[in-house]
Amino acid sequence: MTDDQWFREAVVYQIYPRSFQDSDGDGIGDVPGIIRRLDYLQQLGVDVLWLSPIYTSPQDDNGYDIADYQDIDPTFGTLADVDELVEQAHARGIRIVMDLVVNHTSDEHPWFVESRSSKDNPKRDWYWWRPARDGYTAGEVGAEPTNWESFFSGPAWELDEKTGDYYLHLFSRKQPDLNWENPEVREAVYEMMRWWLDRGVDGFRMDVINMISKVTSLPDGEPLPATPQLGDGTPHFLNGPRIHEFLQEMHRAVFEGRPEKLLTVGEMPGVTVEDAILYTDPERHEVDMVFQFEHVGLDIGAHKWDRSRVDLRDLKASLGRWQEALAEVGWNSLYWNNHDQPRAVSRFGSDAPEHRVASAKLLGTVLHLHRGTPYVYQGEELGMTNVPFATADDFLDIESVNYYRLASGAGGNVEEILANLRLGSRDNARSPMQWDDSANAGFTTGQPWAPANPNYPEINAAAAVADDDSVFHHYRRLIELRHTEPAVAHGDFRLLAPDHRALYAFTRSHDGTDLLVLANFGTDELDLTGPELADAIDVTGWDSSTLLLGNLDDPASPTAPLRAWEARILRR
Ligand code: TEU
Repeated sequence: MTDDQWFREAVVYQIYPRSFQDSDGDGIGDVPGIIRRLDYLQQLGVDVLWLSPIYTSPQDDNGYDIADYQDIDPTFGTLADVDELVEQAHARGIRIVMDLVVNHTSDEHPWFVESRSSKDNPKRDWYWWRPARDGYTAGEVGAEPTNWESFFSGPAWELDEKTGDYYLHLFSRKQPDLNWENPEVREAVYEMMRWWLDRGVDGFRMDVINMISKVTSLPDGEPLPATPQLGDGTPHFLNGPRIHEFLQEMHRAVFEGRPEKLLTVGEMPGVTVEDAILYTDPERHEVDMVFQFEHVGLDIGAHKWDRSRVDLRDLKASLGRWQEALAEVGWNSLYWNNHDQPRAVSRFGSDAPEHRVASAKLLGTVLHLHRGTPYVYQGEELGMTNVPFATADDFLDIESVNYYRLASGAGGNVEEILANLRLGSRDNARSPMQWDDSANAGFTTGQPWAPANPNYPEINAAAAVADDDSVFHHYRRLIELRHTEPAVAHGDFRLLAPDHRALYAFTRSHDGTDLLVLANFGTDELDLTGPELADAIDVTGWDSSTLLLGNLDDPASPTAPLRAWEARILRR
Protein backbone atom coordinates (compact mmCIF):
# COMPACT_ATOMS: atom_id res chain seq x y z
CA MET A 1 0.00 0.00 0.00
CA THR A 2 1.35 3.39 -0.91
CA ASP A 3 0.95 6.32 1.42
CA ASP A 4 -1.65 7.89 -0.77
CA GLN A 5 -3.96 4.96 -0.04
CA TRP A 6 -3.90 5.48 3.74
CA PHE A 7 -7.68 5.77 3.80
CA ARG A 8 -7.92 2.04 3.11
CA GLU A 9 -6.84 1.35 6.68
CA ALA A 10 -8.84 4.18 8.20
CA VAL A 11 -12.18 4.47 9.97
CA VAL A 12 -14.13 7.71 9.67
CA TYR A 13 -16.45 9.04 12.37
CA GLN A 14 -19.21 11.40 11.31
CA ILE A 15 -20.11 14.27 13.60
CA TYR A 16 -23.38 16.12 13.20
CA PRO A 17 -22.17 19.18 15.12
CA ARG A 18 -25.61 20.52 15.92
CA SER A 19 -26.39 17.40 17.96
CA PHE A 20 -22.97 16.36 19.24
CA GLN A 21 -21.97 18.48 22.23
CA ASP A 22 -23.07 21.95 23.28
CA SER A 23 -20.49 23.95 25.23
CA ASP A 24 -22.21 27.29 25.81
CA GLY A 25 -25.71 26.33 26.90
CA ASP A 26 -27.55 27.64 23.83
CA GLY A 27 -28.93 24.15 23.18
CA ILE A 28 -27.02 23.67 19.92
CA GLY A 29 -23.82 21.66 19.63
CA ASP A 30 -20.66 23.55 18.68
CA VAL A 31 -16.99 23.26 17.79
CA PRO A 32 -15.66 23.78 21.34
CA GLY A 33 -17.98 20.91 22.30
CA ILE A 34 -16.30 18.69 19.71
CA ILE A 35 -12.88 19.65 21.06
CA ARG A 36 -14.02 18.66 24.52
CA ARG A 37 -14.90 15.17 23.25
CA LEU A 38 -11.71 14.46 21.30
CA ASP A 39 -10.38 12.19 24.03
CA TYR A 40 -13.49 10.05 23.74
CA LEU A 41 -13.00 9.79 19.98
CA GLN A 42 -9.35 8.98 20.42
CA GLN A 43 -10.28 6.22 22.83
CA LEU A 44 -12.66 4.81 20.23
CA GLY A 45 -9.70 4.83 17.88
CA VAL A 46 -11.10 6.54 14.79
CA ASP A 47 -8.70 8.03 12.26
CA VAL A 48 -10.79 10.75 10.67
CA LEU A 49 -13.65 13.01 11.73
CA TRP A 50 -16.08 14.24 9.10
CA LEU A 51 -18.04 17.27 10.25
CA SER A 52 -21.44 18.03 8.76
CA PRO A 53 -21.55 21.74 7.77
CA ILE A 54 -20.70 24.38 10.35
CA TYR A 55 -20.46 27.34 7.96
CA THR A 56 -22.51 30.54 8.16
CA SER A 57 -26.05 29.50 7.33
CA PRO A 58 -29.68 30.47 7.90
CA GLN A 59 -30.07 26.77 8.92
CA ASP A 60 -33.02 26.09 6.66
CA ASP A 61 -31.56 22.61 6.10
CA ASN A 62 -29.42 22.54 9.26
CA GLY A 63 -26.39 24.05 7.58
CA TYR A 64 -26.60 22.36 4.16
CA ASP A 65 -27.70 25.83 3.01
CA ILE A 66 -24.51 27.87 3.16
CA ALA A 67 -24.36 31.67 3.10
CA ASP A 68 -20.59 31.99 3.55
CA TYR A 69 -18.24 29.11 2.81
CA GLN A 70 -15.33 30.85 4.50
CA ASP A 71 -16.76 31.54 7.91
CA ILE A 72 -18.30 29.59 10.76
CA ASP A 73 -21.86 30.08 11.90
CA PRO A 74 -21.82 31.83 15.29
CA THR A 75 -23.99 29.07 16.78
CA PHE A 76 -21.13 26.63 16.08
CA GLY A 77 -18.21 28.88 17.03
CA THR A 78 -15.51 30.77 15.17
CA LEU A 79 -12.76 30.13 12.66
CA ALA A 80 -10.34 30.26 15.59
CA ASP A 81 -12.27 27.37 17.17
CA VAL A 82 -11.88 25.37 13.98
CA ASP A 83 -8.15 26.07 13.88
CA GLU A 84 -7.99 24.85 17.45
CA LEU A 85 -10.00 21.73 16.58
CA VAL A 86 -7.69 20.92 13.68
CA GLU A 87 -4.64 21.38 15.86
CA GLN A 88 -5.99 19.33 18.75
CA ALA A 89 -7.23 16.57 16.48
CA HIS A 90 -3.92 16.39 14.63
CA ALA A 91 -2.10 16.21 17.96
CA ARG A 92 -4.08 13.00 18.57
CA GLY A 93 -3.40 11.62 15.10
CA ILE A 94 -6.95 12.34 13.93
CA ARG A 95 -7.68 14.01 10.60
CA ILE A 96 -10.49 16.48 9.96
CA VAL A 97 -12.69 16.29 6.86
CA MET A 98 -15.11 19.10 6.10
CA ASP A 99 -18.47 18.88 4.34
CA LEU A 100 -18.42 20.53 0.93
CA VAL A 101 -21.86 21.64 -0.22
CA VAL A 102 -21.44 23.12 -3.68
CA ASN A 103 -24.34 21.79 -5.70
CA HIS A 104 -26.23 24.69 -4.17
CA THR A 105 -25.75 27.64 -1.85
CA SER A 106 -28.16 29.35 0.49
CA ASP A 107 -30.43 31.93 -1.13
CA GLU A 108 -28.78 34.27 1.39
CA HIS A 109 -25.31 33.70 -0.06
CA PRO A 110 -24.03 37.00 -1.58
CA TRP A 111 -23.60 35.19 -4.91
CA PHE A 112 -27.31 34.46 -5.08
CA VAL A 113 -28.32 37.83 -3.68
CA GLU A 114 -26.42 39.38 -6.58
CA SER A 115 -27.66 36.84 -9.08
CA ARG A 116 -31.31 37.48 -8.30
CA SER A 117 -30.90 41.28 -8.27
CA SER A 118 -31.35 41.71 -12.04
CA LYS A 119 -31.32 39.82 -15.30
CA ASP A 120 -28.08 41.49 -16.36
CA ASN A 121 -26.17 41.10 -13.11
CA PRO A 122 -22.75 39.53 -13.81
CA LYS A 123 -23.63 36.67 -11.46
CA ARG A 124 -27.03 36.01 -13.08
CA ASP A 125 -25.64 32.97 -14.85
CA TRP A 126 -24.14 31.51 -11.63
CA TYR A 127 -27.52 29.84 -10.96
CA TRP A 128 -30.19 28.19 -13.12
CA TRP A 129 -32.64 30.90 -14.11
CA ARG A 130 -35.42 30.14 -16.60
CA PRO A 131 -38.61 31.91 -17.72
CA ALA A 132 -42.05 30.37 -17.28
CA ARG A 133 -42.89 27.42 -19.50
CA ASP A 134 -44.00 28.35 -23.06
CA GLY A 135 -47.64 29.32 -23.14
CA TYR A 136 -47.84 29.92 -19.37
CA THR A 137 -47.68 33.08 -17.32
CA ALA A 138 -45.17 33.12 -14.48
CA GLY A 139 -46.84 32.09 -11.24
CA GLU A 140 -49.58 30.05 -12.88
CA VAL A 141 -49.96 26.40 -11.85
CA GLY A 142 -47.77 24.31 -14.14
CA ALA A 143 -45.71 27.30 -15.33
CA GLU A 144 -42.48 25.93 -13.82
CA PRO A 145 -39.78 25.57 -16.50
CA THR A 146 -39.64 21.78 -15.95
CA ASN A 147 -41.85 19.36 -14.07
CA TRP A 148 -39.05 18.20 -11.72
CA GLU A 149 -39.94 17.42 -8.14
CA SER A 150 -37.70 18.75 -5.39
CA PHE A 151 -36.16 16.22 -2.96
CA PHE A 152 -38.00 18.09 -0.24
CA SER A 153 -41.46 17.78 -1.91
CA GLY A 154 -43.17 20.13 -4.36
CA PRO A 155 -41.70 21.64 -7.54
CA ALA A 156 -37.94 22.16 -7.88
CA TRP A 157 -38.48 25.71 -9.21
CA GLU A 158 -39.26 28.91 -7.35
CA LEU A 159 -40.56 32.05 -8.97
CA ASP A 160 -38.60 35.16 -8.15
CA GLU A 161 -41.06 38.06 -8.34
CA LYS A 162 -38.39 40.68 -8.91
CA THR A 163 -37.36 39.50 -12.38
CA GLY A 164 -40.25 37.15 -13.13
CA ASP A 165 -37.94 34.17 -13.75
CA TYR A 166 -37.76 30.89 -11.90
CA TYR A 167 -34.66 29.47 -10.26
CA LEU A 168 -33.86 25.80 -9.83
CA HIS A 169 -33.58 24.26 -6.36
CA LEU A 170 -33.27 20.47 -6.24
CA PHE A 171 -33.60 20.73 -2.44
CA SER A 172 -35.32 23.51 -0.46
CA ARG A 173 -36.27 26.81 -2.06
CA LYS A 174 -33.58 28.31 0.14
CA GLN A 175 -30.99 26.11 -1.62
CA PRO A 176 -30.67 27.42 -5.21
CA ASP A 177 -28.54 25.20 -7.48
CA LEU A 178 -25.25 26.61 -8.69
CA ASN A 179 -24.63 26.56 -12.43
CA TRP A 180 -21.46 24.53 -12.84
CA GLU A 181 -21.49 25.20 -16.59
CA ASN A 182 -20.13 28.62 -15.72
CA PRO A 183 -16.32 28.45 -15.31
CA GLU A 184 -16.36 31.36 -12.84
CA VAL A 185 -18.51 29.30 -10.49
CA ARG A 186 -16.11 26.39 -10.66
CA GLU A 187 -13.06 28.56 -10.04
CA ALA A 188 -14.76 30.27 -7.08
CA VAL A 189 -15.47 26.87 -5.54
CA TYR A 190 -11.93 25.61 -6.12
CA GLU A 191 -10.47 28.73 -4.60
CA MET A 192 -12.58 28.26 -1.49
CA MET A 193 -11.51 24.61 -1.25
CA ARG A 194 -7.83 25.56 -1.49
CA TRP A 195 -8.38 28.11 1.27
CA TRP A 196 -9.67 25.37 3.58
CA LEU A 197 -6.84 22.99 2.74
CA ASP A 198 -4.33 25.75 3.39
CA ARG A 199 -5.93 26.11 6.81
CA GLY A 200 -5.03 22.52 7.55
CA VAL A 201 -8.14 20.43 6.96
CA ASP A 202 -7.56 16.98 5.51
CA GLY A 203 -10.23 16.57 2.86
CA PHE A 204 -13.86 16.88 1.92
CA ARG A 205 -17.08 14.91 1.97
CA MET A 206 -18.81 16.26 -1.12
CA ASP A 207 -22.54 16.71 -0.76
CA VAL A 208 -24.65 15.40 -3.68
CA ILE A 209 -21.64 15.96 -5.88
CA ASN A 210 -23.01 13.79 -8.69
CA MET A 211 -25.78 16.38 -9.22
CA ILE A 212 -23.57 19.28 -10.27
CA SER A 213 -23.68 18.53 -14.01
CA LYS A 214 -27.15 18.93 -15.48
CA VAL A 215 -28.43 18.28 -19.00
CA THR A 216 -28.49 21.92 -20.03
CA SER A 217 -31.67 21.68 -22.10
CA LEU A 218 -33.43 20.68 -18.84
CA PRO A 219 -35.90 18.13 -20.22
CA ASP A 220 -39.07 17.19 -18.32
CA GLY A 221 -39.01 13.97 -16.31
CA GLU A 222 -41.38 11.00 -16.31
CA PRO A 223 -44.51 11.79 -14.27
CA LEU A 224 -44.30 10.44 -10.71
CA PRO A 225 -46.90 7.85 -9.63
CA ALA A 226 -47.79 9.64 -6.37
CA THR A 227 -47.69 13.20 -7.78
CA PRO A 228 -48.22 12.96 -11.57
CA GLN A 229 -48.23 16.74 -12.02
CA LEU A 230 -44.53 16.49 -11.11
CA GLY A 231 -41.82 14.47 -12.80
CA ASP A 232 -38.62 12.61 -11.99
CA GLY A 233 -35.79 14.89 -13.05
CA THR A 234 -33.03 12.60 -11.83
CA PRO A 235 -32.04 11.18 -15.25
CA HIS A 236 -31.19 14.75 -16.22
CA PHE A 237 -28.97 15.65 -13.29
CA LEU A 238 -27.61 12.49 -11.64
CA ASN A 239 -24.17 11.60 -13.04
CA GLY A 240 -24.73 14.23 -15.72
CA PRO A 241 -22.82 14.74 -18.97
CA ARG A 242 -19.86 16.70 -17.57
CA ILE A 243 -19.57 15.22 -14.09
CA HIS A 244 -16.32 13.34 -14.67
CA GLU A 245 -14.80 16.35 -16.40
CA PHE A 246 -15.74 18.61 -13.45
CA LEU A 247 -14.33 16.23 -10.85
CA GLN A 248 -11.08 15.82 -12.76
CA GLU A 249 -10.80 19.55 -13.15
CA MET A 250 -11.40 19.96 -9.41
CA HIS A 251 -8.68 17.45 -8.71
CA ARG A 252 -6.18 19.37 -10.81
CA ALA A 253 -7.20 22.73 -9.38
CA VAL A 254 -7.38 21.71 -5.72
CA PHE A 255 -5.73 18.42 -4.81
CA GLU A 256 -2.91 17.81 -7.26
CA GLY A 257 0.57 18.48 -5.92
CA ARG A 258 -0.45 18.84 -2.27
CA PRO A 259 2.20 17.47 0.10
CA GLU A 260 -0.31 15.22 1.89
CA LYS A 261 -2.81 12.82 0.40
CA LEU A 262 -6.22 14.26 1.29
CA LEU A 263 -9.46 12.34 1.65
CA THR A 264 -12.29 12.82 -0.85
CA VAL A 265 -15.63 11.07 -0.66
CA GLY A 266 -18.47 11.95 -2.97
CA GLU A 267 -22.04 11.58 -1.77
CA MET A 268 -23.82 10.23 -4.83
CA PRO A 269 -27.48 9.30 -4.74
CA GLY A 270 -28.38 7.01 -7.66
CA VAL A 271 -24.78 6.06 -8.41
CA THR A 272 -24.39 2.60 -9.98
CA VAL A 273 -21.44 0.27 -9.58
CA GLU A 274 -20.44 1.02 -13.16
CA ASP A 275 -20.35 4.76 -12.39
CA ALA A 276 -18.53 4.13 -9.12
CA ILE A 277 -15.70 2.28 -10.84
CA LEU A 278 -15.11 5.40 -12.93
CA TYR A 279 -15.44 7.80 -10.00
CA THR A 280 -13.04 5.89 -7.75
CA ASP A 281 -10.42 4.54 -10.15
CA PRO A 282 -7.26 6.12 -8.68
CA GLU A 283 -5.87 6.57 -12.18
CA ARG A 284 -8.74 8.88 -13.11
CA HIS A 285 -8.20 11.33 -10.21
CA GLU A 286 -11.81 12.01 -9.31
CA VAL A 287 -12.62 10.91 -5.73
CA ASP A 288 -11.30 8.22 -3.36
CA MET A 289 -14.71 6.70 -2.74
CA VAL A 290 -18.40 7.41 -3.07
CA PHE A 291 -21.39 7.07 -0.78
CA GLN A 292 -23.77 4.90 -2.76
CA PHE A 293 -27.43 4.51 -1.83
CA GLU A 294 -28.41 1.09 -3.10
CA HIS A 295 -28.40 -0.77 0.23
CA VAL A 296 -30.32 2.01 1.99
CA GLY A 297 -32.98 1.95 -0.73
CA LEU A 298 -33.85 -1.74 -0.58
CA ASP A 299 -36.48 -1.31 2.13
CA ILE A 300 -38.10 1.66 0.37
CA GLY A 301 -41.17 1.10 -1.80
CA ALA A 302 -43.03 3.13 -4.40
CA HIS A 303 -42.19 6.45 -2.75
CA LYS A 304 -39.46 7.29 -0.27
CA TRP A 305 -41.77 7.29 2.75
CA ASP A 306 -42.99 3.78 2.07
CA ARG A 307 -40.71 1.55 4.15
CA SER A 308 -40.64 -2.10 5.12
CA ARG A 309 -38.13 -4.46 6.67
CA VAL A 310 -35.30 -5.26 4.27
CA ASP A 311 -34.96 -8.83 3.01
CA LEU A 312 -31.49 -9.93 4.13
CA ARG A 313 -30.93 -11.73 0.82
CA ASP A 314 -31.35 -8.44 -1.04
CA LEU A 315 -29.00 -6.68 1.35
CA LYS A 316 -26.29 -9.31 0.90
CA ALA A 317 -26.72 -9.36 -2.86
CA SER A 318 -26.41 -5.59 -3.07
CA LEU A 319 -23.44 -5.11 -0.77
CA GLY A 320 -21.82 -8.23 -2.22
CA ARG A 321 -22.14 -6.83 -5.74
CA TRP A 322 -20.42 -3.60 -4.69
CA GLN A 323 -17.65 -5.59 -3.02
CA GLU A 324 -17.08 -7.57 -6.18
CA ALA A 325 -17.35 -4.67 -8.60
CA LEU A 326 -14.77 -2.53 -6.82
CA ALA A 327 -12.40 -5.37 -5.95
CA GLU A 328 -9.83 -4.66 -8.64
CA VAL A 329 -10.31 -0.98 -9.39
CA GLY A 330 -11.71 1.64 -7.05
CA TRP A 331 -12.75 1.52 -3.41
CA ASN A 332 -15.94 1.25 -1.35
CA SER A 333 -17.22 3.35 1.49
CA LEU A 334 -19.20 1.40 4.08
CA TYR A 335 -22.07 2.80 6.12
CA TRP A 336 -25.31 1.75 7.76
CA ASN A 337 -26.54 5.21 8.69
CA ASN A 338 -25.76 8.91 8.78
CA HIS A 339 -27.61 12.15 9.54
CA ASP A 340 -30.11 11.44 6.73
CA GLN A 341 -30.94 7.85 7.60
CA PRO A 342 -32.82 6.13 10.42
CA ARG A 343 -30.69 4.56 13.16
CA ALA A 344 -29.01 1.33 12.02
CA VAL A 345 -29.93 -0.77 15.04
CA SER A 346 -33.62 0.09 14.68
CA ARG A 347 -33.62 -0.47 10.94
CA PHE A 348 -31.35 -3.45 10.25
CA GLY A 349 -30.97 -4.90 13.76
CA SER A 350 -33.38 -4.98 16.67
CA ASP A 351 -33.89 -2.21 19.20
CA ALA A 352 -35.88 -4.51 21.49
CA PRO A 353 -34.14 -4.30 24.90
CA GLU A 354 -33.06 -7.95 24.87
CA HIS A 355 -31.44 -7.76 21.41
CA ARG A 356 -30.26 -4.19 21.04
CA VAL A 357 -26.69 -4.60 22.26
CA ALA A 358 -26.07 -7.87 20.42
CA SER A 359 -27.58 -6.67 17.16
CA ALA A 360 -25.76 -3.33 17.27
CA LYS A 361 -22.48 -5.22 17.69
CA LEU A 362 -23.45 -7.62 14.92
CA LEU A 363 -24.09 -4.75 12.52
CA GLY A 364 -20.74 -3.21 13.35
CA THR A 365 -19.03 -6.56 12.86
CA VAL A 366 -20.55 -7.16 9.44
CA LEU A 367 -19.91 -3.64 8.15
CA HIS A 368 -16.36 -3.25 9.44
CA LEU A 369 -15.33 -6.62 8.03
CA HIS A 370 -16.32 -5.66 4.52
CA ARG A 371 -13.65 -4.31 2.21
CA GLY A 372 -13.81 -0.52 2.14
CA THR A 373 -13.59 2.44 4.50
CA PRO A 374 -16.16 2.19 7.32
CA TYR A 375 -18.04 5.28 8.53
CA VAL A 376 -19.41 5.39 12.07
CA TYR A 377 -22.22 7.89 12.62
CA GLN A 378 -22.21 9.55 16.04
CA GLY A 379 -24.06 7.39 18.57
CA GLU A 380 -23.94 4.29 16.39
CA GLU A 381 -21.07 3.13 18.61
CA LEU A 382 -23.51 3.26 21.55
CA GLY A 383 -26.30 1.46 19.72
CA MET A 384 -28.44 4.61 19.77
CA THR A 385 -31.96 3.93 18.48
CA ASN A 386 -34.70 5.70 16.53
CA VAL A 387 -36.71 8.24 18.51
CA PRO A 388 -40.26 7.51 19.76
CA PHE A 389 -41.94 10.51 18.08
CA ALA A 390 -45.49 11.08 19.30
CA THR A 391 -47.05 13.81 17.17
CA ALA A 392 -46.45 15.76 13.97
CA ASP A 393 -44.97 18.62 16.02
CA ASP A 394 -42.10 16.40 17.11
CA PHE A 395 -40.65 16.40 13.61
CA LEU A 396 -38.29 19.30 12.97
CA ASP A 397 -36.46 18.45 9.76
CA ILE A 398 -37.47 20.33 6.63
CA GLU A 399 -37.89 17.12 4.61
CA SER A 400 -40.26 15.68 7.23
CA VAL A 401 -42.10 18.94 7.82
CA ASN A 402 -42.69 19.50 4.10
CA TYR A 403 -43.83 15.92 3.57
CA TYR A 404 -46.27 16.15 6.47
CA ARG A 405 -47.65 19.46 5.28
CA LEU A 406 -48.13 18.37 1.67
CA ALA A 407 -49.34 14.83 2.36
CA SER A 408 -51.81 15.79 5.09
CA GLY A 409 -52.91 18.82 3.05
CA ALA A 410 -53.68 16.50 0.15
CA GLY A 411 -55.99 14.52 2.42
CA GLY A 412 -53.60 11.70 3.34
CA ASN A 413 -54.31 9.58 6.39
CA VAL A 414 -52.55 11.33 9.27
CA GLU A 415 -51.81 8.17 11.26
CA GLU A 416 -50.26 6.61 8.18
CA ILE A 417 -48.15 9.70 7.49
CA LEU A 418 -46.93 9.72 11.09
CA ALA A 419 -46.09 6.01 10.88
CA ASN A 420 -44.04 6.69 7.74
CA LEU A 421 -42.25 9.56 9.45
CA ARG A 422 -41.43 7.48 12.52
CA LEU A 423 -39.66 4.96 10.34
CA GLY A 424 -38.09 7.28 7.80
CA SER A 425 -37.59 10.74 9.25
CA ARG A 426 -34.08 12.12 9.31
CA ASP A 427 -34.92 13.42 12.80
CA ASN A 428 -34.30 9.88 14.07
CA ALA A 429 -30.58 10.40 13.55
CA ARG A 430 -30.46 13.96 14.80
CA SER A 431 -31.48 13.68 18.43
CA PRO A 432 -28.66 14.74 20.77
CA MET A 433 -25.68 12.48 21.34
CA GLN A 434 -26.23 10.61 24.59
CA TRP A 435 -23.23 11.31 26.79
CA ASP A 436 -24.43 10.41 30.27
CA ASP A 437 -27.52 10.06 32.44
CA SER A 438 -27.65 13.70 33.53
CA ALA A 439 -30.32 16.11 32.21
CA ASN A 440 -30.53 16.25 28.40
CA ALA A 441 -28.15 13.32 28.19
CA GLY A 442 -25.24 15.62 29.03
CA PHE A 443 -25.60 17.26 25.63
CA THR A 444 -26.45 20.75 26.89
CA THR A 445 -27.04 22.64 30.10
CA GLY A 446 -29.67 24.70 28.26
CA GLN A 447 -32.80 23.88 26.31
CA PRO A 448 -31.76 21.39 23.57
CA TRP A 449 -32.83 22.28 20.00
CA ALA A 450 -34.19 18.74 19.74
CA PRO A 451 -35.06 16.58 22.75
CA ALA A 452 -32.83 13.70 23.77
CA ASN A 453 -34.17 10.21 23.18
CA PRO A 454 -35.86 9.21 26.47
CA ASN A 455 -33.72 6.05 26.59
CA TYR A 456 -30.59 8.08 27.41
CA PRO A 457 -30.44 7.12 31.14
CA GLU A 458 -29.61 3.60 29.95
CA ILE A 459 -27.97 4.18 26.56
CA ASN A 460 -25.14 6.67 26.98
CA ALA A 461 -21.41 7.04 26.46
CA ALA A 462 -20.44 7.18 30.13
CA ALA A 463 -22.13 3.84 30.81
CA ALA A 464 -20.71 2.33 27.63
CA VAL A 465 -17.13 3.39 28.29
CA ALA A 466 -17.34 1.93 31.81
CA ASP A 467 -18.65 -1.44 30.56
CA ASP A 468 -16.13 -3.62 28.77
CA ASP A 469 -18.98 -5.55 27.11
CA SER A 470 -20.61 -2.48 25.60
CA VAL A 471 -21.27 -1.66 21.96
CA PHE A 472 -18.64 1.07 22.34
CA HIS A 473 -15.86 -1.35 23.24
CA HIS A 474 -16.95 -3.70 20.48
CA TYR A 475 -16.58 -0.87 17.96
CA ARG A 476 -13.24 0.02 19.52
CA ARG A 477 -12.08 -3.56 18.94
CA LEU A 478 -13.37 -3.57 15.37
CA ILE A 479 -11.48 -0.36 14.61
CA GLU A 480 -8.35 -1.80 16.19
CA LEU A 481 -8.69 -4.94 14.05
CA ARG A 482 -8.66 -2.84 10.90
CA HIS A 483 -5.38 -1.34 12.07
CA THR A 484 -3.73 -4.59 13.15
CA GLU A 485 -5.08 -7.37 10.91
CA PRO A 486 -4.13 -6.74 7.26
CA ALA A 487 -6.84 -9.06 5.94
CA VAL A 488 -9.50 -6.67 7.29
CA ALA A 489 -8.34 -3.75 5.19
CA HIS A 490 -6.91 -5.60 2.22
CA GLY A 491 -8.34 -9.11 1.99
CA ASP A 492 -10.44 -10.42 -0.87
CA PHE A 493 -14.14 -10.65 -0.14
CA ARG A 494 -16.23 -13.73 -0.90
CA LEU A 495 -19.92 -13.93 -0.02
CA LEU A 496 -21.25 -17.30 1.21
CA ALA A 497 -24.78 -18.68 1.44
CA PRO A 498 -26.31 -15.80 -0.55
CA ASP A 499 -29.78 -17.35 -0.48
CA HIS A 500 -30.04 -17.86 3.25
CA ARG A 501 -32.63 -15.59 4.89
CA ALA A 502 -30.85 -15.02 8.21
CA LEU A 503 -27.17 -15.86 7.84
CA TYR A 504 -24.75 -13.19 6.62
CA ALA A 505 -21.48 -15.00 5.96
CA PHE A 506 -18.34 -14.17 4.03
CA THR A 507 -14.62 -14.76 3.96
CA ARG A 508 -11.72 -12.34 3.64
CA SER A 509 -8.37 -13.67 2.46
CA HIS A 510 -5.00 -12.02 2.41
CA ASP A 511 -1.43 -13.30 2.31
CA GLY A 512 -2.23 -16.75 3.67
CA THR A 513 -4.68 -15.52 6.32
CA ASP A 514 -8.36 -16.37 6.04
CA LEU A 515 -11.11 -14.72 8.03
CA LEU A 516 -14.65 -16.06 8.22
CA VAL A 517 -17.42 -13.72 9.34
CA LEU A 518 -20.68 -15.29 10.49
CA ALA A 519 -23.71 -13.28 11.56
CA ASN A 520 -27.19 -14.36 12.52
CA PHE A 521 -29.68 -11.64 11.54
CA GLY A 522 -32.49 -13.03 13.64
CA THR A 523 -33.49 -14.81 16.80
CA ASP A 524 -33.70 -18.45 15.62
CA GLU A 525 -30.60 -20.46 16.38
CA LEU A 526 -28.63 -21.35 13.22
CA ASP A 527 -26.99 -24.75 13.07
CA LEU A 528 -24.07 -24.18 10.71
CA THR A 529 -23.58 -27.88 10.02
CA GLY A 530 -27.26 -28.79 9.74
CA PRO A 531 -28.93 -29.81 6.45
CA GLU A 532 -30.24 -26.33 5.73
CA LEU A 533 -26.78 -24.80 5.56
CA ALA A 534 -24.38 -27.65 4.86
CA ASP A 535 -24.60 -27.14 1.09
CA ALA A 536 -24.26 -23.39 1.15
CA ILE A 537 -21.38 -23.09 3.56
CA ASP A 538 -18.79 -25.64 4.58
CA VAL A 539 -17.45 -24.77 8.01
CA THR A 540 -15.61 -28.05 8.62
CA GLY A 541 -12.25 -26.44 7.95
CA TRP A 542 -12.93 -23.84 10.65
CA ASP A 543 -13.36 -26.14 13.67
CA SER A 544 -10.00 -25.27 15.11
CA SER A 545 -9.84 -21.66 13.96
CA THR A 546 -9.36 -18.78 16.39
CA LEU A 547 -12.24 -16.60 17.46
CA LEU A 548 -10.91 -13.09 16.77
CA LEU A 549 -13.99 -11.31 18.01
CA GLY A 550 -17.52 -12.29 18.95
CA ASN A 551 -20.48 -10.36 20.30
CA LEU A 552 -21.79 -12.79 22.95
CA ASP A 553 -20.19 -15.03 25.57
CA ASP A 554 -17.63 -17.24 23.87
CA PRO A 555 -19.29 -20.07 21.94
CA ALA A 556 -18.56 -23.72 22.80
CA SER A 557 -16.58 -24.00 19.55
CA PRO A 558 -15.89 -21.68 16.59
CA THR A 559 -18.54 -23.45 14.53
CA ALA A 560 -21.12 -24.03 17.26
CA PRO A 561 -24.69 -23.00 16.33
CA LEU A 562 -25.17 -19.23 16.09
CA ARG A 563 -27.40 -17.86 18.82
CA ALA A 564 -29.87 -14.95 18.42
CA TRP A 565 -28.06 -12.00 16.76
CA GLU A 566 -24.69 -13.67 17.25
CA ALA A 567 -21.72 -12.56 15.12
CA ARG A 568 -18.25 -14.11 15.00
CA ILE A 569 -15.01 -13.32 13.27
CA LEU A 570 -12.88 -16.45 12.87
CA ARG A 571 -9.27 -16.55 11.73
CA ARG A 572 -7.10 -19.35 10.40
O1 TEU B 1 -28.38 14.58 1.06
C1 TEU B 1 -28.69 14.17 -0.22
C2 TEU B 1 -29.81 13.24 -0.46
O2 TEU B 1 -30.12 13.00 -1.60
C3 TEU B 1 -30.64 12.59 0.56
O3 TEU B 1 -30.02 11.68 1.35
C4 TEU B 1 -31.45 13.65 1.21
O4 TEU B 1 -31.05 13.83 2.52
C5 TEU B 1 -32.92 13.37 1.26
O5 TEU B 1 -33.21 12.71 2.42
C6 TEU B 1 -33.48 12.63 0.13
O6 TEU B 1 -34.68 12.07 0.55
C7 TEU B 1 -27.46 15.59 1.24
C8 TEU B 1 -27.25 15.86 2.72
O7 TEU B 1 -26.67 14.73 3.31
C9 TEU B 1 -28.55 16.25 3.33
O8 TEU B 1 -28.51 16.38 4.71
C10 TEU B 1 -28.98 17.53 2.68
O9 TEU B 1 -30.25 17.88 3.11
C11 TEU B 1 -28.97 17.45 1.16
O10 TEU B 1 -27.84 16.80 0.62
C12 TEU B 1 -28.99 18.83 0.57
O11 TEU B 1 -27.77 19.48 0.80
